[in-house]
Amino acid sequence: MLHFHILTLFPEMVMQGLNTSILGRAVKNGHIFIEAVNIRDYTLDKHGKVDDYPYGGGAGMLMQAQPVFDAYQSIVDRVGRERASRVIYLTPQGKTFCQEMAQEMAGESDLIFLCGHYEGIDERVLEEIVTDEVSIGDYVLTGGELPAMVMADAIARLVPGVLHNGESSQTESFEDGLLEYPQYSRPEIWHEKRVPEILLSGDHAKVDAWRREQALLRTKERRPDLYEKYRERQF
Ligand code: 6GU
Repeated sequence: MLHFHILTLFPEMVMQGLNTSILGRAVKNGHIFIEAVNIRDYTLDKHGKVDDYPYGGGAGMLMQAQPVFDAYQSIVDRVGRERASRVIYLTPQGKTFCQEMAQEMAGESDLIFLCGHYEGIDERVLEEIVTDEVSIGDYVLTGGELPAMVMADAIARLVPGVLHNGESSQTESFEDGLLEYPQYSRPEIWHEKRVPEILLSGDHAKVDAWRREQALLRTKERRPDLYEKYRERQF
């Protein structure tokens, strides 16, 4: 069972998104545990404030160290320091998330995601608690919640039991470093477009070979970077 602990100012947003569909089922079946810890619950400010101006000036506000640290500490107090050892800060400054990172993180017992907001978080608390800084791509979002949800989804589907038969995690894009081949369902003809003849042949070896070829063609065309890596790994 993999435990996700998400430190955030928007716990409802995270819990809504992650208790739906396949991940919701995985929670009910006990394959994963997901909790959102509201950072605002831990501020010592009597008005519930969690942000302040940056020293040296500049645009926007920063999340203060105290509420972030105390929210993290509340997780340590409940699960122990050993289990609370992996703290992932979602930031555009981080290393870009990829399938290999998802694979590695899926083997942990606990993952703590720290979602920033405003212009960021006081560096001193990051130095004390964060073990990994991760981005989900080269564009800017308003906060770390969507990235945390993206990561939780990608990681959770790799936990044994989360996907059922017919939801295999193995045959999909990136698992072998290639994009997926095109797929077709009924009817055989739609808008005058025929399903490729070979898929109706019943010859499984030929179908497999065709799909492999399509995957290679697509990858070469759409993702030459992935195609080169794949070619290199074949030697
Ligand atoms: Cl992790 N955070 C924010 N705010 N924007 C992002 C991101 C993370 N990854 C890509 N853009």
